[in-house]
Amino acid sequence: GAAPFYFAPAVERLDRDSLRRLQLERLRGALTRAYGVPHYRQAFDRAGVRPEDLAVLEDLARFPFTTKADLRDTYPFGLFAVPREQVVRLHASSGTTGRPTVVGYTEGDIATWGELIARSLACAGVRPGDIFHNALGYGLFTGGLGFHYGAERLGCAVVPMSGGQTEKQIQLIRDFGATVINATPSYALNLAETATRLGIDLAGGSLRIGIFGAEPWSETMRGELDRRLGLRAIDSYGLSEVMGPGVAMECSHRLGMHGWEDHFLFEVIDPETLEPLPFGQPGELVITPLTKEALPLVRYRTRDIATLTDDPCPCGRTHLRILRVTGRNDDMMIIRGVNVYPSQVEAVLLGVAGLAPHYQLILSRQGWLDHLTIEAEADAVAGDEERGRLAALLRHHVKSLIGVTCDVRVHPPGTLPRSEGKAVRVKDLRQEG
Ligand code: ADP
Ligand code: K
Ligand code: ZN
Repeated sequence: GAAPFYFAPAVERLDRDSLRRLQLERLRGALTRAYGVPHYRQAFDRAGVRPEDLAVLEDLARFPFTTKADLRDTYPFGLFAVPREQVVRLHASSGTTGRPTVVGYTEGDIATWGELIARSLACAGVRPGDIFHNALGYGLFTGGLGFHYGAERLGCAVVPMSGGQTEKQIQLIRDFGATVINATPSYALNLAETATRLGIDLAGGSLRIGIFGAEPWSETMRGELDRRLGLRAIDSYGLSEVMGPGVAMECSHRLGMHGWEDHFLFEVIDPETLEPLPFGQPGELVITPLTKEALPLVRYRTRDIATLTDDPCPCGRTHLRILRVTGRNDDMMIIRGVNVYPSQVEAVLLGVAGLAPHYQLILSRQGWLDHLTIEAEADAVAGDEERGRLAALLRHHVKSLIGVTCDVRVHPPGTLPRSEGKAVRVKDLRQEG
């Protein structure tokens, strides 16, 4: 392959001891900034800790967590640590689960964000001069604008497409010769499928890299996107509370997402006991930003389930890797005692030949029990009998691989709703009726 290319070579390859020393120094500053906010002052005082109690990184475990509820309770600006006049940008999370939360940035925060996106894109294999087709939503969502400025910072030509207008997107990708596409994986699939329907061969075209994130996706889905779009699909992670996209990104080896430890401290905790877990064990990802000015967060509970590793990566970057974010705590379904994430169902479904990579999960109540129905779709015109066979096959695989009994309905091609951004995978009918 090409020679390694780093946007910030010194810090991306810093030895881990030096990285930890840098984290400790920056963490002290971050805790001190937080202590200036009444909410944190009270929370620290209740826990009996002060910023100066941090002697080693492990001392962070004595400090209280921050949750989405803390952001909602202080809506809209209650957790800001700078005078309102120093805030140059506001965003709000997409509110996948519940009411949106507001986040603010100083000029310094915006500059850091741009640098980290540029670093992340370079890590993914994007280069100055690439034509960057940005299909993430512009607006309150951090995805569109976050990548926009970072890709410009790296030296790409950015096409600020946003979501929607799928046929127009395909036309512009071809006309402009886009080399990189940035989208949610579900929308990328929608694009691929629409192109096929229009008889346009995107796979044989100019696209080289796909930056896909903002929602969980599987290795099987990765294979689908690689093949159908003719690119290398790269996993990208971030959340608005912590900054937005640019928190972690895979390198071209695709062995998990490098999390930028000079700006974030990553922990994984047991979501029941709240105790920190060692690297290699899955749990809830907890992130403390180290350099944020407008909105400091201390031990933010992401609700995302992931595993961390600091095993060396062939790319030479020393920063830890987040192995696939498999789903959110909030998304976890409990079906007759079995814990199930939508991404598990997706992985099974994508392995069944004859099914299209589109689905919806319907949760309902049957008597006292929660019941799961999978709405799937045939990938070619098929009669009732063939669709019945596919349904029985998927039902059987879900039972044997995940351990859950469910109903499956297989619909004709093109009939399930398509994603224009973050896909809505689970429809919960249990509260209704
Ligand atoms: P909301 O919380 O309203 O969805 P965000 O737009 O900030 O708002 O979304 C961030 C969330 O998106 C993350 O906490 C995570 O659940 C999900 N997410 C982002 N990137 C990925 C990824 N690469 N894999 C899995 N989930 C992701
Ligand atoms: K290509
Ligand atoms: Zn790497």
